[in-house]
Amino acid sequence: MNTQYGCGPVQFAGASEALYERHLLFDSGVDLAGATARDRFEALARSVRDILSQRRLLTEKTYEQQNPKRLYYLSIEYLIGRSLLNNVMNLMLMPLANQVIEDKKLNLIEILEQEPDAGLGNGGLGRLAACFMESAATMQLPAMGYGLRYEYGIFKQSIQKGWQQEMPDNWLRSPDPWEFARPNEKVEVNLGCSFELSGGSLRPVPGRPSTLYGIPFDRPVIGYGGSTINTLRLWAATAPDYFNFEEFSHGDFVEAFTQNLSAETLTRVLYPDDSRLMGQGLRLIQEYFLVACSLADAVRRFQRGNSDWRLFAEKVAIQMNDTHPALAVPELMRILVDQVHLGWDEAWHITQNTLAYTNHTLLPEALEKWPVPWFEDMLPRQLEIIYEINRRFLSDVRRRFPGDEGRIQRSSLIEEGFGKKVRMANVAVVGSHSTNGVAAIHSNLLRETTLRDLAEIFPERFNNKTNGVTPRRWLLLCNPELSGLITDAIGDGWISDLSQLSKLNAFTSDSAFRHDFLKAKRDAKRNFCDWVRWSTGQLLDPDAIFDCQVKRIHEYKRQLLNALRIVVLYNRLRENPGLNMHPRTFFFAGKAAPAYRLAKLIIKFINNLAVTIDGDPAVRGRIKVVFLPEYCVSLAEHLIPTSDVSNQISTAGYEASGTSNMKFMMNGALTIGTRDGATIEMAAQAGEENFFLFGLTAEQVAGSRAWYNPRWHYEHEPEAREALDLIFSDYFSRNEPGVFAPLRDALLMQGDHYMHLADLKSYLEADERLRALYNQPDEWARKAILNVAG
Ligand code: 26Q
Repeated sequence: MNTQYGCGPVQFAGASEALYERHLLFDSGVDLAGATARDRFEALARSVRDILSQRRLLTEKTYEQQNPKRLYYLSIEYLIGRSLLNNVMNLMLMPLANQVIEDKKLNLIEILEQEPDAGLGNGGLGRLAACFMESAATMQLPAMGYGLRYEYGIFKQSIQKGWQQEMPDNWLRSPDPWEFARPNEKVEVNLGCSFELSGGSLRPVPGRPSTLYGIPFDRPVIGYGGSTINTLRLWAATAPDYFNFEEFSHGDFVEAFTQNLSAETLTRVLYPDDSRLMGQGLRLIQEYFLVACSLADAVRRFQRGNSDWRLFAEKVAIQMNDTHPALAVPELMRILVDQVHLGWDEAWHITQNTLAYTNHTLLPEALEKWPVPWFEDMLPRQLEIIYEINRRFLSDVRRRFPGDEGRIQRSSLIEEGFGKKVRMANVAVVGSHSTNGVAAIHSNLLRETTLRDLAEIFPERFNNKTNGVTPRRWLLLCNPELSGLITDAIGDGWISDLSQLSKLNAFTSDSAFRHDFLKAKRDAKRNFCDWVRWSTGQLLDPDAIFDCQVKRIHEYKRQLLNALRIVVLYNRLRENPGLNMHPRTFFFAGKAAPAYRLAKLIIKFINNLAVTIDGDPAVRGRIKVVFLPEYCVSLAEHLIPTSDVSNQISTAGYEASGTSNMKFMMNGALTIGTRDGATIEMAAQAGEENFFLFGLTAEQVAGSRAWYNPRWHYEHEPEAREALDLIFSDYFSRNEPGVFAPLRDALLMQGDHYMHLADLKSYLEADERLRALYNQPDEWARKAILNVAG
């Protein structure tokens, strides 16, 4: 479809300064001299908001007039980060903003730092949702995101004595200039139970049906160029009446308040787990609340422009970001059957054709399953519908695969046996027309292993959509040095058409370009070191190799393998002080789920490693380890442009895609990594000779499971043994003897499930090749440019 929706580029001149001063005066009640940094941020943000408001309405009017097919993205997470600079850039207001900054002598960095990160997500899945929203607006697609307006996002991380501490992220403490509350468009949600607060958490009370309201809060999503401004609609839960006058008059004033409180608890906080570790009733209700509010809203929008329900799937596409919103299957059926009064078959046809599902994991244990009794209490009608879907589905399967009882059991929407459960992935596959993985290897393994039975039943539904990232935030905005250089070389077409970066291939033989390329990296490192000194007081060396691994802390992502590599390098330096080794700083950042004990111990180990190395004069100035606390979108924007080396070292077959791998690559880092996730396709695109791939392949990992023995590596690889012996001699934990014993247990006693020791040697060999290359700056630059171009 070529039709594009939206209006022309922003034509805005003058008045911006007046806007800024008016907002200072009328919103914050201060003048230029009396304004705090926060006042200045709010006034600037509100000025930008004024400019975009009209254009947002225009976009919406265009959609209403042209009545195109609408795309709705359903995601329980959006890891948005900050918006001010992104919005200014995408509206192309940078020249104007610079003028205000100059005239009013404002400090841009200081103003930008006033905005809290909107951290409404855990990691990759939530950031992907935010990137998709921005890209859809840039592509001028009629897309809308639906999510939850958590009052508290992902916890704030601090490090105390090396250990992760969690603190609440009260990001809405000051009013957020980007959100518009729309109480008039509230939605009613009915549940089969009520809730009461007990011991600080919300407990369902079965047998007492209740009603909640979802209040929409809209955030503008600005496409690059400002022609299209879409909406991210986040739902906040409230009780039906702010003041229940009936109860009030009966003297139950306090009771009425308590009910309010418990309803609002539903969207109070994001679950900080990025796996299914914590299955709690409140989470299931959060998922249903998202689905119920969003579908009611999407259906209402459909009805505004259409009257023929048979056209629903031609006008509405709903993408489910993982199974978290998979209740959309029974909920859409409920709406079509119970409210619209369609027959089952017609409703089922519409539901399947409207919905599509993206899977983000291969681990069977990470697939969502919810106890049937919870459905009985909270969502009885949805359960009835799931049972009917399952009855019809299984009778089809029986017809197609007679006598194959195993297949029937495995593909059923219900896991039978003690503690019956609803399998949400099966609900999502059966109730939709498309199931995609997020990288080629992941989609293949999904078909061949995790969802094999369903893929054999519905082969035409399974497909791949390799992840991507928005080049606006992850290159243009975060790396002005490099993006300026690229635009000077090939023009600015790459900003909205990334394939144009391939024009950089021609510049690898241009020695002036290579020189400028290295200088851009060096400038980014310098700026980063200044920022770190300014914000933490820590001193860093911009001439060291910046070697980074930043992501959630997980055993399968193998931060521990990286740490083992560093211990080996440290041992080499201690044993051979004359070793020729370019100074290197190893950066780590990432949060561990609060209940994931081993992940928290890995953080502790990295911090102890950092302290010990810092305290050893023998290696001072040669290697350094830095654990940057509070990893978030903003920290990623600061760190990624500075990076020389990107570590993507998951056990092959475990990382569905990865997305930081792409951000590093387009910012000119070289990747040292395993053949996993999207890294495989990235290396194919840039040429494997420009990557530092190592380690077992996914097939080798699966094939060696039965006989893999980590102790063999301990006994036969002296460097691995020395590193492990050093750790378990409490060299890095002199005042906390035995603290790292669980790491030894995992690596040597419990079979090293993620095969760290199997890959350590080839990791070190790849590292050797990489360090040799760094000593040839011209060759390094050539490969790095090829990476950006690819
Ligand atoms: C589920 C139930 C209850 C509580 C929490 C959850 C939950 C929450 C978040 C389960 C999973 C997640 C997040 C998963 C995630 O971020 N996966 C990553 O998705 C990226 C985008 O596709 C991929 O690039 C990564 O490889 C994948 O790990």
